[in-house]
Parts: sequence; C-alpha cells; structure tokens
Amino acid sequence: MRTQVAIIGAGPSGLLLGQLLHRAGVDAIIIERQSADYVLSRIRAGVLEQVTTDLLDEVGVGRRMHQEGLPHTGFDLLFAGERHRIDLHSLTGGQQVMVYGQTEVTRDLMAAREAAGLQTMYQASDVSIHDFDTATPHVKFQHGGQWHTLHCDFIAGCDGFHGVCRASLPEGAVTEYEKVYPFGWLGLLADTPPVHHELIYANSERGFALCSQRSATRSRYYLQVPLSDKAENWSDEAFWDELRLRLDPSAREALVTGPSLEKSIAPLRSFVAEPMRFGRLFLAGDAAHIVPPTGAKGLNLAATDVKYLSSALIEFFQERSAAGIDHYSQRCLQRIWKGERFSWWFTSLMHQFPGEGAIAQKLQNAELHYLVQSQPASTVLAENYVGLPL
Ligand code: FAS
Ligand code: PHB
Repeated sequence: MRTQVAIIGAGPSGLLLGQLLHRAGVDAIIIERQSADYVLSRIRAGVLEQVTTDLLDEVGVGRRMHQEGLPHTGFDLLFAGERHRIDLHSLTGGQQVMVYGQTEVTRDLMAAREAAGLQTMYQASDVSIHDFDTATPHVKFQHGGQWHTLHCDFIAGCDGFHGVCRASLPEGAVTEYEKVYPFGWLGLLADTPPVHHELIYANSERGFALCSQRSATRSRYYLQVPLSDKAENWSDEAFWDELRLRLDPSAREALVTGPSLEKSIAPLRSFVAEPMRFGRLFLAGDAAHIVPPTGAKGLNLAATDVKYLSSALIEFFQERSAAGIDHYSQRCLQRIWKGERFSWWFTSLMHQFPGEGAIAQKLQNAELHYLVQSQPASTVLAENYVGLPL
C-alpha cells in the first residue's frame, strides 16, 4: 500500500486533516484502531470557536452544523449565589461560539470522507510507525486478519493522548510538560431541555459545575468530583441532587431531570509535548497536547493544529517547499501555550482545590467579582473563550 500522508487516528484531528488534504488533491489514508461506532460513542467537546466552524465550512461539512448547531453570544458565571452574563458578542466586537457536539462534528467528517470514497482502515491493530527520520517512512498494522505495510511520504500522529506516535519517539526526543489536577469531571448526557439557553459555569463551595447542551432537547452537565470517584458510584438521582446544590435558585427551579444516556469521568490535566515534528512525523491534537476542558479549547486547538499541518504539507507537495513543515511545530506551540494558559487559569478560578483552606474561596470570589465588574477583565476572558485570531 502507498499514500502521500498516513494519518494515524480517525478522531476530529485525523478526519479534518484528511478532508483539508483531499480538498487540495493530496492523498491520505487514515488508520484507526477502533470502529467508527466506537469513535462516535465517545462523548467529548461541545463548544466550537469561529476558527473551527470556518474550517468545517472550508472542507464542506458545515451544513448540518449551521442547521442544528446553537450559536451562543454569551455564557453565565455563577458564584457566591449570583449569576453574571459574560456578553461575548459585545466584548469581542461581534464574535460568538457554536454549541455543536464533537460527536456530530466527527459524524459529519466521517460522512464526507466516505462520500468522497477516501480510505479509512477502522479496527486496525498492532499499529507501528517506522523510518520517520528518513524520507521513506512507513506504517505497519493488522487489518482484516492480515498484516499490511503502508508506505508514505509523511505520517500525521492524530492518535490522541494514549496513541502510538508520541510513544514511538526515541528517548529524549520530546520534552513533556504536565500538570495533573486533583479532581475530575463527572459528565452526564440526558435528553432533557437545557436548564438555560446559554452555558452556566458555576464556582460553588461544593465544587465546580457546568450546565451545557447539545440541542434544545439534549443537555450535557458536569460536576467536579474527587479523582478517586467512579461514575458507577453516582446514580442519576444523586447526580441531579448534587447539581441542584451547586446551582442558584432560578436554575434549580428551571432544571429538568431525566434518565442519563451516558455518564463518565474525565481526568483533568495540562500537557504539552515539544516539539511536534520529528523528521517526517508530525503530532497534532491530543497526541501533542491536553487541556482541562474548562475553557473548551481541546477540540479547537486540535483544529488549528491540522489547519497549520495541512497548509504545510500542501505547500510541500505543490511547491516542493519545506518552509511550512519546518515552521509547523513553532507555529502550533505559540497558539497551544496560550490555550493552555487560558484553560489553566479558568480551571484554577472555577474549581475547589483540596487543602487550600477557606481563603481560596474568598480569593476566587474576589477575582470573579472583579472580573464581572471590569470591562477590560471581562474582555480578556471573552476574547480567549471565543478563540484568539490565527
Ligand atoms: P482523539 O483522542 O479524539 O482521537 C484520537 C483517535 O486516535 C481515536 O479515535 C483513537 O481511537 C485513535 N488511536 C489511538 N491510538 C491509536 C493507534 N495506536 N492506532 C490507530 N488509532 C489510534 N475538549 C473540549 O473542548 N471540551 C470537552 O468537554 C472535552 N471533554 C473531553 C473528555 C474526554 C474523556 C477526553 C479524553 C477529551 C475531552 N476533550 C474535550 C478533548 C477532546 O475533545 C479532544 O480535544 C479531541 O478529542 C481531540 O481530538 P483528536 O486529537 O482527534 O484526539
Ligand atoms: C461540553 O458541552 O461538553 C462542554 C462545554 C463547555 C466546556 C466544556 C465542555 O467548557
């Protein structure tokens, strides 16, 4: 087998990269270890920056997003029992975000890839990457009970935090920066109308809570829980009771509960691997970086990684120029670290950290009061939330 770009991973990074390359006539084959249904079953991100929605439009998969997605021009911060709206639209000169689940983005990208007759090897096993420090890299894997070797010009490691690509790098080739938070997010998905027409980020003395949504009839909620907690420890009733305790009276009143469709706990970490390029191997998305989901940056940073990577690879194939691929890592990392900083800051502001004493809540409330009363401070939050310019 041969292709120009071997993409490892059919998550949003790999699928979006495949579409961006296809649009420019660059051939790519995606190798994915799970089934398509399994990839779609993972409930993850919910908020898309304008940069991401523009990329989806650019590759022609924005139609359903514009039909079913929910444009949001603000969100509420809830602290000390009061809700304050952050008016993204007025604070950022008219920008907004799109609430449209990662599952749907992935579904749209998969459908576009299939419609274009592009090759995706799902349920591939024993994937390994080779000779990426030469001009003739290749990928080995099992599929349909047979071993395959895929010869290529480049390998794109879009295989997430636990993937094979970063793990295949020689000792010392990468510097890893990591911060693990002392709590996780227990997420619940339910076919119930959202508690509010916009998102509510709550700093409660009992712990962080987030009221998000997927549509006018489907809600997504999160509760900060101890790292030792398990989703199976939480009945639906216990989840709803705890969420009520972290909300203000009007939200508590408006909350519509129902049976969970999905419940899971995600750990929170800040992680960056530098650099993101090794010869003919490029890391993109969660394979290279992880943010705590508070700032809704994970999927959006992945999208800009593959925007930069696709431009660099297209430039190489069309103009035989290595300028883009030589600059890829540095260009991504400048944006990634700003996303890491914002996600860390917002997480630190909104969550209860064990062992920090009563003063921590006082300091958080003081910063939150300052933030909602100061237009410059609210503007800093708003422009990071909608996404910094490319
Ligand atoms: P992904 O992890 O999505 O995709 C990687 C793909 O590579 C997977 O399909 C995997 O099966 C495949 N793969 C792995 N190893 C392989 C191998 N050896 N061979 C072949 N394929 C392999 N972001 C937000 O903005 N908001 C959120 O609320 C949010 N919640 C999250 C919850 C969880 C539990 C996790 C893990 C992440 C969450 N994220 C969230 C971040 C998430 O949305 C990522 O940013 C996004 O999935 C990044 O996409 P990819 O880089 O494609 O990585
Ligand atoms: C979600 O809907 O999953 C979501 C929304 C906003 C966040 C994190 C997660 O900051």
